[in-house]
Amino acid sequence: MKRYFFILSAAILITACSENKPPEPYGPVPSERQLAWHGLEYYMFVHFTVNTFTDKEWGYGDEDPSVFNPSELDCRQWAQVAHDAGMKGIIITAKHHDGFCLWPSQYTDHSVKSSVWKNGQGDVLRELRQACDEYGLKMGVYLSPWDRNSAVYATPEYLVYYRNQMRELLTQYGDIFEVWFDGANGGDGYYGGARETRRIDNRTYYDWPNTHQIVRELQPSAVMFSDAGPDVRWVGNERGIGSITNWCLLKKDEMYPGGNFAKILGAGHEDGNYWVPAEVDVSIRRGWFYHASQDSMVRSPENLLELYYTSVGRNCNLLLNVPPDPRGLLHENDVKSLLGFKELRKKEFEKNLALYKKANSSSDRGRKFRASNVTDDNTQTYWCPSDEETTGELTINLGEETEVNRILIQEYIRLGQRVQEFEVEALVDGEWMKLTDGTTIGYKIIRKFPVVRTNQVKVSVRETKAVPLISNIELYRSPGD
Ligand code: FUL
Repeated sequence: MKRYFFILSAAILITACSENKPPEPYGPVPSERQLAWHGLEYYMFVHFTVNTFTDKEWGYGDEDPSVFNPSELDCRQWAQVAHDAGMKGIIITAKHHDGFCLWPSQYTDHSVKSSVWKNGQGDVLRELRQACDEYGLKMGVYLSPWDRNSAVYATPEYLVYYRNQMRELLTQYGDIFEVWFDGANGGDGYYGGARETRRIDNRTYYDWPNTHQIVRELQPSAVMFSDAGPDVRWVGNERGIGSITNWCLLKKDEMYPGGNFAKILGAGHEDGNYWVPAEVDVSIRRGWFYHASQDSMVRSPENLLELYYTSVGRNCNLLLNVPPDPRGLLHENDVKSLLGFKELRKKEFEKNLALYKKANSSSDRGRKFRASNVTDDNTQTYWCPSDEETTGELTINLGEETEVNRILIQEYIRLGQRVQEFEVEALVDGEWMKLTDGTTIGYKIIRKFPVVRTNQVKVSVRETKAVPLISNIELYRSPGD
């Protein structure tokens, strides 16, 4: 008898433990630095250099540093606006293609130290660091690989110069959350007076692995962006449009910055062997740099909200460029739009109607993985069926007839991106009515659909690579249509 009880209790214990065992990771998974990056979602890009004063998009590299003379430069204004707009950080063009440095680099005179601004004593990076700290923002840097000013560009010596500058940026300005490697390599330039066309081989010239190593050593928490990662990839366009099917996965060994991959980058690779999620970079104006002629062409709050849906709503982060003007301030029109967008977003997602609502599922793998995890306001818990199941349904019971027209869904990406096909339905007059459907989910998707009155919304995972893990579902009644 005793023996029987022992076997029985052991069996119960084993079942209980295995029931609550999390599933194994599937495929590539994000690093801690990438997970932190996903959580940022929305941050500011700042394009600022001699171009701001010469009214150009790409400086040739022969600009006289004295043209850089902002009359009222105030990084605190940028940071305050970014903060008030709900952004989490600022990435600045420390050096754009023209080669002018916004910090007093010891490796060139083509910088703020040769400008009249603050008698050559100024340092935009230092001021931005202080402002970001004051407003609790993260800071990132863009250091253009292409340098139209440098006499040694296209020779091996330039790489030493580029890496020295990178070291300055990564050791003198505190924690950097993202390093932005641009892919443009246009050819002609000033190049120390040579005024000629210089071509390099994108695949080999920059010896990227060794530059990446410097970033890893000096700023281990920073992610690196380029067309092809290594940590974050370009989305393939500058129009603010993420791909509806969007895998955070990429076969990055086959790619390199500046290569012709725009068509692939939106969707990523379903069978990619690295985690390299997409970032949408887009400007609030037509240009990346400030031009007074574009003051009336600033994106409206409504347009910015659309961008939000096509970026954050499609499993991408949104890097929105807001270029300071020759005063060194963000222009009033841009500020108005940004704050208007913040207000719209607030109204759009005013009340999560699914929060703490009862949820049921077709099955689950135990107590820790119940359906209620998707409405518990905690993205670290998730619903998960047993390993054999590759499909499943989650039903949220709203308790009473409720109007809804937006849904937000998140996968628990720490263990990999899995969902390949899903559908959302609502119970209307006793019948299940389709609201929306799609392919991938990933970190986050947000979908619109026409208003329905319902008391139950069902999310069905129709196809996945492995057992699905859903960490969060939110429902909204947006005032928009
Ligand atoms: C491009 C650059 O050529 C533009 O000037 C801008 O910096 C944009 C973000 O990336 O490749």
